[in-house]
Amino acid sequence: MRPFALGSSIAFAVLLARAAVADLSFVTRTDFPTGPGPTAMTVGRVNEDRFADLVVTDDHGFSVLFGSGRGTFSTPLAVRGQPRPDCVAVGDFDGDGRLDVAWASGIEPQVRVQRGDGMGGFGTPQHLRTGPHPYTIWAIDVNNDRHTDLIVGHGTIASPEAP
Ligand SMILES: [Ca+2]
Ligand SMILES: [Ca+2]
Repeated sequence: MRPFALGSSIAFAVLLARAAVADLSFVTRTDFPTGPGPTAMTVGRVNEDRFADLVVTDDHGFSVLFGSGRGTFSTPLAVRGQPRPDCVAVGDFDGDGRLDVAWASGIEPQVRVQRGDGMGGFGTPQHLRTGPHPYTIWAIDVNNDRHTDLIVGHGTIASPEAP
């Protein structure tokens, strides 16, 4: 899918920790823009530098904000998709050394996985069936075979009890 530049709205802050050992205070807060209507975010190395990047879901799908390694991030680079995913995770699911993205919207019983190209672009979504109403995704190797797996939390919406 082709990235495009988005308008912005301030939606997340970075708080830099103090260098002192055993100190839980943070010294600096900086706000950064995301795409419109942000819903979830995760951190990973999306492009091929060694700095942490952000993937943020929003009204248009999700966007990538590239980290500078100095506590700052680029303007959002958007990837069009289904509006307002509820959860997102990143991992190298196909083992090519480039980070891929998995996301879901609670209105559909599926996760969509898109291959990353190592530069912030992502391929056509592949659909994986889940239980109803997925609300959280984690990317981790759960069976210790060195392949990243997905954990998807899902639930049902309780119907009102009859009087
Ligand atoms: Ca990959
Ligand atoms: Ca595994």
